[in-house]
Amino acid sequence: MASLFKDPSKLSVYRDRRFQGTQDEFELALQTSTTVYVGNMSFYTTEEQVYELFSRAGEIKKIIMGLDKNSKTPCGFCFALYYSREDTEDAVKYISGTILDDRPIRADFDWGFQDGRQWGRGRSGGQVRDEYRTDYDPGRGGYGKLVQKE
Ligand code: GTA
Repeated sequence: MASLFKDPSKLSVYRDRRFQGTQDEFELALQTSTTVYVGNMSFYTTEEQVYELFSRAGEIKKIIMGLDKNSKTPCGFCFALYYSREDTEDAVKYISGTILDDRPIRADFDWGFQDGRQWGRGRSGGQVRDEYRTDYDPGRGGYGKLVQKE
């Protein structure tokens, strides 16, 4: 099947500030990698649930849950590693936006998992987006961390 994702600069709007390489190398990685980033997950969603949902696109090599670097508990994202590129593209195409634990999850192309990337990078330990949120989100720990500190 021909890829629907021809323009590498449009594969993802996310740019990992910790990627050590040029923009061209980043885009090549996004084009060829078999890693999918899954965001907007509930803190209560389990690895088994992610595995079951993302297996619909193809055989999964591994799921790596994103963890709060202080509490070591799930903090709302994960990486799904596939064996084939076609399955990776199908996951982004068909599973992104589907509902898991009552919330639309987001599947995004990723440049590739490396040890250390499973930890939230926010100052409080979780994801950066949960530092700044001003809404109340019961699936992600309530108010954002900065609001909680006020
Ligand atoms: N492939 O979309 C993604 C993605 N995200 C959001 C995180 N990761 C992603 N990978 C892909 N696509 O390994 C990966 C990271 C890392 C792990 C945890 O997940 O590569 P993180 O979410 O804790 O930190 O990462 P990250 O990605 O370094 O945060 P970033 O890019 O600063 O901000 C993420 C979002 O937070 C922004 O889009 C914005 O919505 C919000 N945000 C950031 N700064 C502010 C601010 N000052 N004010 C308000 N909102 C902010």
